Amino acid sequence: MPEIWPKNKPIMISASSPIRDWLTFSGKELFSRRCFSFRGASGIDGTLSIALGIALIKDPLLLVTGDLSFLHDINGWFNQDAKHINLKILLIDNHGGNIFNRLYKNNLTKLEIENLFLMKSSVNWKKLAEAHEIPYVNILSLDKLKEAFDWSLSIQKSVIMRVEINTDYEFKQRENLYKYIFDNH
Ligand SMILES: Cc1ncc(C[n+]2csc(CCOP(=O)(O)OP(=O)(O)O)c2C)c(N)n1
Repeated sequence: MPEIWPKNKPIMISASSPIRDWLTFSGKELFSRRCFSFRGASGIDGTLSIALGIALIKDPLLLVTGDLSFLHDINGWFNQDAKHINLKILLIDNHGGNIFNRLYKNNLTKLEIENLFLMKSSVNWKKLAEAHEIPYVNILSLDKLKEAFDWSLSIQKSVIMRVEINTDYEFKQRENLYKYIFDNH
């Protein structure tokens, strides 16, 4: 992502997997631009509103957010004129607070994690975007990410670009990446 999103444009990254992955995997590009993030006990609070606020003065801003953080502050769109702000949202839809799968996989059962932490929802993102009059695209493969970014930049307004994640596959891929990093550095 840091190679695809233009280098002179800022990025905001939500809690929790997105910021962890950004710090782990974005390599030497990490500090080559303005980045915004916040973490902690209330680290998903106000994600959309803060991004809209930053985009008001630094646009176009790319917000990389998980689905739960995004939903948690979805009423941010009701702020006056929010839909005219130039915020590009990369929505990583891993069906709830997937970070807890990573944190508790070895301590809790799948059912316990699901009942206590995941907060899965079956949101129709396209309809949600339509309700707020935000242009929307569903990205089906990594190859299409750059195309989606170019499309988002051709519009002088906010857009939502959603990527749906297969969490089992992602878990394995992440393990492979960690192994590769540890073996080669
Ligand atoms: C207001 C608030 N409530 C709860 C939490 C605990 N919390 C941290 S990350 C997270 C899940 C975030 O899920 P999502 O945005 O979908 O990102 P993921 O890590 O799943 O990719 C939660 C609930 C928090 N940080 N802030």
